[in-house]
Amino acid sequence: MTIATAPVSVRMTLAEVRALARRVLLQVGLSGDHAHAVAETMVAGERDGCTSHGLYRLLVAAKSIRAGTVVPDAIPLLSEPARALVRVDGGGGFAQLAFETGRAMLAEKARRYGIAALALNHVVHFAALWPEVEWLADEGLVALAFTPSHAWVAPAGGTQPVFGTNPIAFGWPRPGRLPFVFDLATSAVARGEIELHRRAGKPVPDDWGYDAAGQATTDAEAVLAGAMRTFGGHKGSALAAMVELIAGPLIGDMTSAESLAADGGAGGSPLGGELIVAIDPAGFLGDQVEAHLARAEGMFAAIEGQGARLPSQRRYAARAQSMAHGVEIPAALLADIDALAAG
Ligand code: NDP
Ligand code: PYC
Repeated sequence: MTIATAPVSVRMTLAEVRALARRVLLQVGLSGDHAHAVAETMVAGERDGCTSHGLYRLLVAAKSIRAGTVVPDAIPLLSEPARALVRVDGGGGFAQLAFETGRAMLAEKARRYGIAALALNHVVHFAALWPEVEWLADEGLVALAFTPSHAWVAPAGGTQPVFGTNPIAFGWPRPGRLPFVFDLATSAVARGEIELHRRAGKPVPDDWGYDAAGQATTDAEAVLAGAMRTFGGHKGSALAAMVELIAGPLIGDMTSAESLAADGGAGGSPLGGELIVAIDPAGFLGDQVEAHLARAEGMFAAIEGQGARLPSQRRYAARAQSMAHGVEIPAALLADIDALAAG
């Protein structure tokens, strides 16, 4: 006798992932243009094998919407504080639509002035940053992006949260190739990864964080209630502080501690700002751009030539697989998403 077992995961095409994300986001109350923009980043997360920022984020987005910590139909407002600066006030809505609103002007100003910066203000952020720097690198621009989050991470040498998981992303255009992109949390790991361990009932490595008493622990739940660690000790700590400063006070927005305080225990995603800088290589190089970008290829070849991989190589390989064969979504996650849409 064969005993039927429930599937552990379900294979879906990217079109199905997109349709599911849009439908659920609309069902939980997001306006059409936000649902469209937010769904695209979730599809990109699943497509590129970044599951901590894929469909799992439907649960996270719904939590913010239901807690009332995000404005579901906010209309982003575009302005030009100075010649090479762009600002989008997100009006308390999700950051994705704010970025879509400002990115073309950012690229245009970077080409006109050589360098330009975009501040997203008053946005709710739960997404990965690489789609943004990759978009700019596809436009031929060098790009940097930074955002604080909630105060979850202890500074090196301490055990009490001060910083957010504060990602830094970088994009570099490579003529005729997919861009060089990295995107890393300045914490030992993204918080989403610890949440996935908690959901799976799996222990975390003991150097990811501390429990509320400041002791190292392998209990994911205890780290979420205590403090995460920075990556690379004092170096990650300094970078996390830099992100707080340049994507917080410098653009007139909140630090991670202020964001967590503003949340008031509602459990919503971080509220605050994001800074995106775009640089046109032609600004310094003029008609020598091609020659100098070709020299950069020499560095990439030296990395890959010894068997090391480039950041994003894993992502691009996952992308090719997903586009050809779809993605595996955990059945438990789909059940939680169904419950979300129903309730
Ligand atoms: P990872 O540590 O998984 O990866 C960080 C970077 O390093 C990636 O670009 C990755 O490329 C690259 N990389 C990993 N392993 C290698 C290797 N062996 N050789 C070369 N490069 C490598 O990511 P994190 O956990 O730090 O962050 C995950 C995501 O979480 C990010 O997208 C980030 O934006 C997001 N996040 C968002 C926050 C927010 O507030 N909105 C807060 C914190 C994180 P590859 O992808 O190809 O593996
Ligand atoms: O995974 O740390 C994280 C995170 C915070 C906000 C969005 N993602």
